[in-house]
Amino acid sequence: MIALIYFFVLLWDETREWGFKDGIFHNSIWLEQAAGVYHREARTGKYKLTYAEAKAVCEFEGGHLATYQQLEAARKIGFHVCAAGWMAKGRVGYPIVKAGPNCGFGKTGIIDYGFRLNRSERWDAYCFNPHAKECGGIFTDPKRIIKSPGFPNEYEDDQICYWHIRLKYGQRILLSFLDFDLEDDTSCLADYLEIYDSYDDVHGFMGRFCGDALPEDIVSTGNVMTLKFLSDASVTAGGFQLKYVAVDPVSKPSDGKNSSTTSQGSKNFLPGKFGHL
Ligand SMILES: [Ca+2]
Repeated sequence: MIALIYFFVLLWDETREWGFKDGIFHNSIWLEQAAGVYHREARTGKYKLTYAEAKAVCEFEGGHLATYQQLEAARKIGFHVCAAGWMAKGRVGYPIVKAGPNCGFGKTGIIDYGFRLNRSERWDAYCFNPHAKECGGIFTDPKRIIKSPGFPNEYEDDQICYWHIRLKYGQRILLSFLDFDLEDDTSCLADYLEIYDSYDDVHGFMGRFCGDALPEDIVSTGNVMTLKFLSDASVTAGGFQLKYVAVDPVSKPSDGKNSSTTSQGSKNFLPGKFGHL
């Protein structure tokens, strides 16, 4: 009986924190934006940042390392990341909303590794960016327009936005760019739009784009996709506007091009501008 009550409480807690809507399971990565907190790893991969580097990454993006309290505030509204990162003052930890055997030792809360004596240890980073505008979100509609913050006006400095597109199981996502103008630099390190073929901005990297060339269409391999827009501390541009549409698994012959060439189609645009370097 007690186990049953415990199960019910867990279930209630989970649906409250995470939730199903339209048959699609949501986590709450967009809420990190609402709380101003987000997770960053090095471009070279997981657990590659020293304390000084983690601090520099957050400052480059217009913020600073999140405090334990800021991370906990974000966690309380659903911010869940299974990766330890530096916080302010050399503390390391990660926020767990949903208890699981593979992450957080089955606990919820901030999994706290404490203040590290060795600042050369390598972890990820938790940044807090008070300047970022509300942007991004989780979209489950079969089609939608996505715009940079303020579009058609220029975007501002120090912005970071995440859009997660989550369609019905079996559907894929076709992205088409309508307008595109971001600060141009050879490796797109200043301002960029990144596309990921996954739930997060760690896996399934498909391309990083900047400058004013209109990227080609992009098709996901599954029913989820993540877009990340970041602007640094100087020089803005016109921004971007793109649309996505759901591609149904069983398409009419006229739609066959979109639904049957995904993996090959992916290879055509996979490198993005970044990959040409
Ligand atoms: Ca810029």
